[in-house]
Amino acid sequence: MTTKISRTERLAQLDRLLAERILLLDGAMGTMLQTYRLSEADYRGTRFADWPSDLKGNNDLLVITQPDIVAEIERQYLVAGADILETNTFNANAISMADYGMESLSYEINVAAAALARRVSDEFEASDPSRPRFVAGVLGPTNRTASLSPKVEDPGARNVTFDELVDAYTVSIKGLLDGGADLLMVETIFDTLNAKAALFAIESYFEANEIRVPVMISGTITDASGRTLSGQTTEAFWTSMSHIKPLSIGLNCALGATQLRGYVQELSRIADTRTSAHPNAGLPNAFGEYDETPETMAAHIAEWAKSGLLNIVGGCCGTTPAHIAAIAGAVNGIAPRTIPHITPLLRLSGLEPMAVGPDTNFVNVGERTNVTGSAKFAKLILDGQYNEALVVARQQVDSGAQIIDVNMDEGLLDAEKAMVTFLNLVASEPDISRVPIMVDSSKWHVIEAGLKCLQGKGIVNSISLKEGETEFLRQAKLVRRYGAAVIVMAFDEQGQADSAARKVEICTRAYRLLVDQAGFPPQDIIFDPNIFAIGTGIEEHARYAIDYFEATAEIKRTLPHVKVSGGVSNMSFSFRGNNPLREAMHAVFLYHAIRAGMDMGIVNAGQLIPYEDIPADLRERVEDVVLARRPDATERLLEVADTAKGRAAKANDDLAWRDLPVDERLSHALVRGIDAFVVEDTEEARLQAEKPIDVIEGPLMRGMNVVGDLFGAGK
Ligand code: THG
Repeated sequence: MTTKISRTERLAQLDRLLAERILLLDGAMGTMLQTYRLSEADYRGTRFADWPSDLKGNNDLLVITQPDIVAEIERQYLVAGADILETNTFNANAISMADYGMESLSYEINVAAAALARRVSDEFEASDPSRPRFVAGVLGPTNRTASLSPKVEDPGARNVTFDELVDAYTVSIKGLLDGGADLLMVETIFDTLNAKAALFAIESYFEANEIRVPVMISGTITDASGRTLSGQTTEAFWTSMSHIKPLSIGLNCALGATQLRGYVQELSRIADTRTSAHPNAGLPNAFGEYDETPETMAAHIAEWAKSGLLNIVGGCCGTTPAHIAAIAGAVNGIAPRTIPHITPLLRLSGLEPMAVGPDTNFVNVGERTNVTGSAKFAKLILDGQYNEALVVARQQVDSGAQIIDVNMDEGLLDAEKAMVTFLNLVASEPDISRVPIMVDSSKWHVIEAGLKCLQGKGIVNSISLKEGETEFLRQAKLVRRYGAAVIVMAFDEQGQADSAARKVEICTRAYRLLVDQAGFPPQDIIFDPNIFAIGTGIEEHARYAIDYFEATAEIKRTLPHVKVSGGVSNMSFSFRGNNPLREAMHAVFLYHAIRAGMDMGIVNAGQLIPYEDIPADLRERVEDVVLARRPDATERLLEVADTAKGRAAKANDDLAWRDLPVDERLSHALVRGIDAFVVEDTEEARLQAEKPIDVIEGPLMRGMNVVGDLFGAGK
């Protein structure tokens, strides 16, 4: 006579067990089922004897039609030493089930699969109550990809949306939890956007049903490029998944242990949660069979365990109870990986990761992909010339934008549709989508539509206290659920803050609400204390830049981990049409703002000039305006505005630097972003060097160091 352990009691043991030892997952279900050589009739059972489509191969259905076979395999895995059984639900979602016309059976299959695995686990717990066995409710990737196009000729096309995935996953999650799963596992992720939809569904389900269970996440790397199918590196993938604070992050399937090791090691180094791995038994051979024996596979895993890479381990395709038994033996007694301390930084991702911390140089956010900020971009979008609009995005990245800001707020546009169309196209251009995206709109529904297109961790631009605390916190919670960071404008119920005191007051209030009340990670908050136009001739505007600098310094001093950003080109609006003068103003503004602690800015990435390059007399007059040093500052700047324009034009044609030695020419070109002579100069340097690598290690690195020094000094 035994009493059953409840989920709560069982989960209470999980942390203790994970601290003590490496936990074992089970092995493959699919390849085990193949050995039973089930017929079409076996798959159908009596209940589906008359089902209109073929059912052979619908393995998930077997929890209903052949539950004894599934239970028999699961028992073998528990005998082999598995602590965690995965439910047989890899395809049990409405999207994959559509292949069999069985969308409506998704809930039932998930309930049955979880209940079955739980029943088998209960048998084992009953015979050894000291050893809990956990059921992980599996959420597979589905057979569609939300961030890749199914049509080569139409890269913006998608055959599944974020919302459709959320709906399908929500049904599966409900089924798994109703059936008794102890935890959830989002696995074999090849498209991070699909997984983000699963995490969104999980978090929403948890909140709506006042339940919370641990979530395991496991991605898959499909080839030697070391990237997911949707193109992310391991670190970018982790960055996109970390917001749910999973029980574990890991990798499974696709590759065998040998090929997977480097990526497991990478996750182990960067993830401040447990790691898991369940590799295939090697790569499939010419017959689609897996060659890795229990002994060879266990030997690899033992080495990983000894190297401290693992907290949870098991097997994927081709593994059998014998593999799991061998792995259990191999890791027995080896201490689990200790979770590393990871410095809390603003971590973002596109296809590649990027971090912004106290030691990072100023981050340029490209401003040109904004219909309100660029007449050219607006015209392209209004005319539906999306391919040309992509060129604008690419140019921003090529000229140094580390993030791109995308804004479609234009009265004549369906902003939501334009945002989705453009972001889906961006997603198919790896040279653009390697950087994180900043979704810029004053309309929340446009922001949400944009977030549903991002597999990376992007930035919401922006939220504020304009409509009060409730709406602010509601949006902040959703930002988090979509896995994004956020820009918070210094704007409240009273309006936009212009004085330093008001900017600090609003940002402080927002910080306390987000961090203390909503549990928002402070490193994911970026404050924008409002950059307004100066040199407008209106006296009240004279101190706007100073107020921004002062507020920035105070925010950085008093609100730990946050970043400060702003729209730099705003400050020179009253000099529209005079780009050379505007560039000088931006350079001076940035020089002071970066010293005050500004971390990132929305800028015209191709057109930043170094502070040092501004002629001294012009610089003084610009600085008089920026720092409000004299009452006649604006007039004095206007006096030279035209010459500034002329002189800058001349400076661009001035080729005196071409007479410098090749080393200095390369660094001059690097610092100023001039690419006109780069091929001939690099070739000249190569001819002078002993080995081609010397060109990189010599003049190019020296040039980059100059760029780094200027950046570091805020110039
Ligand atoms: N804070 C935050 N987001 C923002 C802003 C901000 N997003 C929009 C804007 N401000 C930042 N982006 C721009 C983009 C372009 C210009 C200014 C700010 C700009 N454009 C030229 C002009 O209007 O004169 C365009 C000329 C043209 O090419 O058509 O100045 O402050 N969070």
